[in-house]
Amino acid sequence: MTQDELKKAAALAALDYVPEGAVIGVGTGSTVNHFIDGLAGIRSRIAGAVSSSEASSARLRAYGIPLVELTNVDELPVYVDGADEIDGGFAMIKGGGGALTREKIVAAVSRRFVCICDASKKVATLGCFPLPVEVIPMAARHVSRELAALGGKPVLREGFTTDNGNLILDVHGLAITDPRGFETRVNQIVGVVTNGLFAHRGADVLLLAAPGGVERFE
Ligand code: ABF
Repeated sequence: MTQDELKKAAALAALDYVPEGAVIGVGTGSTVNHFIDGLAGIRSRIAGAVSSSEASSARLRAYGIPLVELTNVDELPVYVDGADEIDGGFAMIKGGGGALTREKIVAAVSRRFVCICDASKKVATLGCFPLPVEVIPMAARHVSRELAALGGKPVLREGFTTDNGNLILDVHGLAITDPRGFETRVNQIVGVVTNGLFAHRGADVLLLAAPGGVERFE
C-alpha cells in the first residue's frame, strides 16, 4: 500500500466516530482530505462541520457540507485531524500545513480528538519533524533567538502566510522528551501565537494505518 492509501484507510476508519446529527470538528491536511471525501458520503447524517482551515472549508463547501462558525458553538463531540508526529502518550507535533492555531482552537472545544495517521507518524520521541511555531510577523527575529536559546534551529517558512496573517518558524533539531513542559515554555515567548505541540490537549483516539490494517488505540 502507498502512504496515501494508508492515510485514506485511517481517514475512513474515523467515520465510525462521527455521531448522528452532530456538528463535528474537521482538521486539515492530506489525510483529512480523505476524511472529508468519506464524510461527503454520509453528509445527510451530520448537521455540519467546524473547519480548521480555509483549505478544508473549501473542500467541505464543495461537497455541500454546511460550515458552522466556532463562534456559534460551545462544544463539539469530536474533532478529526491528522498529525505530523504522535508519541506513545498521544502528544503530537502538528502544523506542517500551517493551520496549527485554528486546529488547536477547534481541538480545545472538542470532547474527543480522533487522530488519523499512517504508521510513519508514530514516534518514540517528538522532534524529528520540525516544530511549527506561528508568530506575529514583527516578532519573528525575537522569537527565533529565543527558540535558538532553547536548543532549536528555527527556520522561517519562506513565502508562507497563515490563514491568520502570521509567519511560521519551523524549529529543527529538537528531541522533545517533555512535550507538555516544552509546549508551555514555547508559549511563554512573547510574539508566539501558537506552537505545534499538542501535548496538554493531545489525542484521545489514534487510528494508525499500517499495511496489515488500521489499529485503534484509545
Ligand atoms: C494537519 O495536517 C496538520 O496539523 C499536520 O501538519 C498535517 C498532517 O498532514 P498530512 O495529513 O497531510 O500528512 O493535521
